[in-house]
Amino acid sequence: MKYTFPENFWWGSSASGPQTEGRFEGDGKGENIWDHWYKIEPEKFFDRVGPDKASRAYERFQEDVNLMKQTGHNSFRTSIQWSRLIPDGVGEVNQEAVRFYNRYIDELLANGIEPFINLFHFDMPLALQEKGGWTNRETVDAYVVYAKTCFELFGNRVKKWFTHNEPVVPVEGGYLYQFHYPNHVIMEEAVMVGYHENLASAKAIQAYHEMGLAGEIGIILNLTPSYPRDEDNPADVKAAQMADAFFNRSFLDPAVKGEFPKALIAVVKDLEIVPEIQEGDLEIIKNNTVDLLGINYYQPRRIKAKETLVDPTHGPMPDDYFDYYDMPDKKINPYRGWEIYEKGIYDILTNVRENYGNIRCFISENGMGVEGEERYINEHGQIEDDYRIEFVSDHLKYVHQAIQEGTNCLGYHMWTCMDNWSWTNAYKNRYGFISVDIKNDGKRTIKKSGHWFKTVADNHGFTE
Ligand code: BGP
Repeated sequence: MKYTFPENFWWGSSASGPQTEGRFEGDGKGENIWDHWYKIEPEKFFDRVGPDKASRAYERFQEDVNLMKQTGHNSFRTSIQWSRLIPDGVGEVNQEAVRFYNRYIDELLANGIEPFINLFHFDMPLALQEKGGWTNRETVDAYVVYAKTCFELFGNRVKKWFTHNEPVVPVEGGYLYQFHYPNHVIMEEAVMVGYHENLASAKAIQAYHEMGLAGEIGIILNLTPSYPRDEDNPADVKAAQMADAFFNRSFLDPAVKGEFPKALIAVVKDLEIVPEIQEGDLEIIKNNTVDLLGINYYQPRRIKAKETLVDPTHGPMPDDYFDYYDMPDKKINPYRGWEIYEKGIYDILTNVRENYGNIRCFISENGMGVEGEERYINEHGQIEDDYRIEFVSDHLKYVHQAIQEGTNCLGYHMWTCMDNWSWTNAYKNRYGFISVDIKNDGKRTIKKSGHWFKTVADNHGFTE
């Protein structure tokens, strides 16, 4: 069967500033929460590898863009690091950063690769975190100034902007489940963070549209479909709906419909943790929804009705309302521990078509992190990652089906272009189309999947 995608489909990959760039002498970059956390607790990071060098994209972006071309990219997403552009979060702009991002953007354009630029990828400037980060309303104002600065500097060439990548992750990681600095477990703060991120997004969208630039602005969300253990059991279904409200609709509804889901409003009222809403906020959120939706998909969420006791050692948590269901016989990526469920991508796209006005969207991340890929190196020094080709093509088949059925899905970006620094997992699991040998000065080699992806992009699809 031939899977043909539209002529102008966006083929490419995604990455982020903090995971790729690194820090170099004289670059003027300020500290963000990752630089800081690594400094105080390096043992929390796999093999004690921090974000200080990452994949050295700051030095090697020209070579990287060339490799993107060789792997069929017509588009590529990365993020501007707030702490690079405005080292203290507010105030002076770092001219070295302006120079770097200008050169990077121009290099992409010169090679026929459209830059998709995201403004926030988990990387709060430390100076702002010290004043509460997203729990502090002042961060919203600082973010809007930062966003406008980016639009002014780069908006004549960048036509696709994103306000956040996976804004629910700083909520979960930083304020509920302790996998991002500052590692608090306080639901009231989590709600403030989510509220301020939503408000900041709407305000940046408003600012962008007011500037009248010829481009569009969206948000990138990790939409993790919640499946009940038993569809015929109302308690399981209710529990899955709660998980959906907490982790998907908390950002999807305000971003696309301009309003928060009723189930979530009921929870925060009930727990008496309604964030401070100032006059005009809700109108801004209502009137400034996204032009475009990026969808990251890795795994589903399997849910059952609450069976375990609520943990009394801390305050309220989202999972007071549901339990995770360990489904037998599921397919697993053992390195990351995430279930692989290809049809999930189709279910998300169908949901967006049926319940979110069939908004223009694209797959902005999907991929597979594998540990120890060097064992698949062949005699030509190339990693034969057939499992990645299978993973991507199996997901693309479902994307194809959704498009056939009318979903407005405009592209597919794999996570990621070249192996990069995966937060506390550092370089444990490799995701790229291109390998990066961190022990050998970051040497790049295209994997088998990278060559395969070029043929897919060139042929607008594949046959199987
Ligand atoms: C997404 C993030 C990426 C990336 C990816 C892989 O959630 O947007 O930044 O890291 O997941 O996950 P991980 O790095 O945790 O293995």
